[in-house]
Amino acid sequence: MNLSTAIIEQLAEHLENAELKREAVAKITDAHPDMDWEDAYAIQDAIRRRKIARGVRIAGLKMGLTSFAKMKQMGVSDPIHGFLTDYGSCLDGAAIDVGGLIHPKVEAEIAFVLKHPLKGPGCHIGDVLAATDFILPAVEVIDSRYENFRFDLKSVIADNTSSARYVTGGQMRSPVGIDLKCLGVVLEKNGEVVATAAGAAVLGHPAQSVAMLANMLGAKGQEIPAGTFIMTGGMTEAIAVEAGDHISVRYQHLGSVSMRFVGTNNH
Ligand code: OOG
Ligand code: MG
Repeated sequence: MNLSTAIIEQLAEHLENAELKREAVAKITDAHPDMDWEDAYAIQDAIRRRKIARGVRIAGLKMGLTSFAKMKQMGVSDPIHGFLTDYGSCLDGAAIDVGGLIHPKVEAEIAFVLKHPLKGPGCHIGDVLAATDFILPAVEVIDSRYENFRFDLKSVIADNTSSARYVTGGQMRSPVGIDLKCLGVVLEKNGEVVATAAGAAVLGHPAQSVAMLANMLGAKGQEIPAGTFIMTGGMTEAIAVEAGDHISVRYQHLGSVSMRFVGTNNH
């Protein structure tokens, strides 16, 4: 670690304030070029502690930048992980207020809910499927706190991987008998198909994303508890949305998830 505890706490407050005030800020590596990976996750952990201290419940975990489409769009090359909050959870069909967000984008993802804990290192797809209670469709609404959605990996890790809102719905299914690699997804914005993908877009197999999360946390001596809800990362590139937009994502075998965006655009 290169940053002091005081700087880590200060950066956590700075980034959380950007979220709460919906004000984009410069990526933090501009002012702290010597920040390392551990510092980045330490800032994310400090944001998590700040929220828990205010009564926020952590509702799940997320992987990000797990598909080539996402890595290419953001110009980065490694998957990252973050956490989901209770206040980020939106119901299927929800009207999501863009006034509470800076520059939202939507991503079609597959979510897993575990019935057994998972702990890396050495966790593989077989372990993940054996520990999975069910899968279900989930659409993430990401909202980077950085100006113009521009960042590097360390800055976005510190910013809790752009986590903002997520919508779950459709049908929960056991992964048994479903070819997750071929599971098709069609993302429609205002009735028009804007992105399509198959499960293999996420690290070759969406369960690989959960295995990687278990291994990343395992390296820090942590496990993923039974019951955890995990989003595996956008299968397609993220699609920008504004007030007036309607999003519907159809998943093969899992039904569909939709939402509309309302309120006053900030841009
Ligand atoms: C980082 C978060 C990425 C995903 O599903 O790939 C993410 C970002 O692109 O802002 O949530
Ligand atoms: Mg995502």
